Amino acid sequence: MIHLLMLYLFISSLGIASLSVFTFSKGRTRHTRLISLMCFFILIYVLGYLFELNSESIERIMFWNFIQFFGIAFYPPLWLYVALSYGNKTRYFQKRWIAIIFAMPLISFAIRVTLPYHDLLYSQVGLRAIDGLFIIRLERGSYFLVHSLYLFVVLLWTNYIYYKEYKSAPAATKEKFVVLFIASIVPYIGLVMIITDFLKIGLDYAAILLPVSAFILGVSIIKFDLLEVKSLAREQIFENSMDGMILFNHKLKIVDYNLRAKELVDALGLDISMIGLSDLQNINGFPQIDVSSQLDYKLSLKIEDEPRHFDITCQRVQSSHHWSGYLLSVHDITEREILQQQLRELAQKDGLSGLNNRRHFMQMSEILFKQSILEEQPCSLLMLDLDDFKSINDSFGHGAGDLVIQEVGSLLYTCFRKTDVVSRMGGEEFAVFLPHTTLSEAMQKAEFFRKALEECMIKTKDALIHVTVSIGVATATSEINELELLLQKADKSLYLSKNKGKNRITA
Ligand code: GH3
Ligand code: MG
Ligand code: MG
Repeated sequence: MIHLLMLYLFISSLGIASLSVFTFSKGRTRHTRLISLMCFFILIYVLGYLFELNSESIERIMFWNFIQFFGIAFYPPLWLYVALSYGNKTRYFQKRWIAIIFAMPLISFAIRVTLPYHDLLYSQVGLRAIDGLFIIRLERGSYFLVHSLYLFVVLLWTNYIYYKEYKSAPAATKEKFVVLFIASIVPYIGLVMIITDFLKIGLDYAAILLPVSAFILGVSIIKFDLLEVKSLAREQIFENSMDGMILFNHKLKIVDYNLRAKELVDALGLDISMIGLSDLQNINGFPQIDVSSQLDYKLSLKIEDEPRHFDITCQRVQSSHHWSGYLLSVHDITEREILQQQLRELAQKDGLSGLNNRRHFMQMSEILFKQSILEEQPCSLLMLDLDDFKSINDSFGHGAGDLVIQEVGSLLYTCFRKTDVVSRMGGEEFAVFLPHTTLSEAMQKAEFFRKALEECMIKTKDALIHVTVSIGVATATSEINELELLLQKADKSLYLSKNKGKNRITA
């Protein structure tokens, strides 16, 4: 009987080794590598047991028992990790738990290494002869129970994962989870047989039954294409996409998401595993998404005080298995948006003063002017020209002249309201459109600015420059009912200011 068992273990080892190599060669994904590694540890376990059975001295037996322990300690957490990594569920679990799961085998291993110094694992080691072979007879110590309990918990967790996958899987793919569930049930039988010492001859039933699990796993890998290179590739693309992707079921509850989506939702202070589409829509500024139409939406919000812009699309996803849901993709367009904003500003702003350029001033004023006429509200316009600017250039240089233009620009910007349109029309000429402003109010504002500039000394690298401004003021009337006419009128007034001796205001 023992010879038959050894033959079985030998053939099983060959099978498990092939499975390990096959899965390793099959792909680079974490899932395939994990299956391969798990098979490798099962192989060590089974092969170690084969050599243990074949040994003729207690030293040899204990040596192979030690080798076997690599497999015993590490295959269960790997099995669990394989189950978790299928469908990338690992991230749903806190790293702490995964660390604990993998810490236990290290403890077990340390206990096995220090075997001669304690009897935690085996309280007594002896031999017994069966069929002319030596079988090790181990009286189990207290840690053996702890290890068995750990194994039990890990396997139960694995079972639970496959059960959950089975529940949520579409009908056509349910079968594979049944098979995987059965494969992960088999080691229990071994465990129970060891604890109850079935047949009373001290065989390691787990080592005997694990090849059965591996066999089931091997068959399902081939039958169900468990390594699913194609869908795993898709999954990787989903997972590693720079776009946040969230999959909702028909009840608009989240069923899956990728890392980027988690980062985004985390940044909003929400827990992605707990929310539905309605929770997202409660976020300030989040568009109301109509899942029945495939529209594009825009979302702008602040993440860590930085403004971010997103393009959101919602697609209906329908599988052939009566499962339907929605895929929400969130594409970060912040950089594009900033670039566009910069382009807009370049097209609208004057490079030197940072004020509106002539073109943009005309567009804005046109709109405001028409609005004022419609609403029968007053509006006025100032034309400004710096006095004797040529001589400033001549005395201080063109660079200093530029600086003066900049400084006058910022003074204008601070002296007028946000609702006024301030612009540099060209050279050292400026204009201000004042909505909701009567002629006398406009005169007051112009005077305020004229005085502010008069009292100000502009500091350049090597000089203090004093500059004044002449201003022409015009207001809309029943005759001046077009922006062009308003501009002409203000220009005329400016000309009068110059003629009357500069540094003054004329209406
Ligand atoms: P007035 O009081 O009659 O306005 O005398 P003015 O010297 O200011 O005469 P005018 O407005 O005709 O001349 C404007 C001068 O401004 C001409 C040009 O050399 C100078 N200028 C125009 N654009 C710029 C600029 O971008 N930078 C500098 N530094 N100078 C400029
Ligand atoms: Mg001029
Ligand atoms: Mg001038």
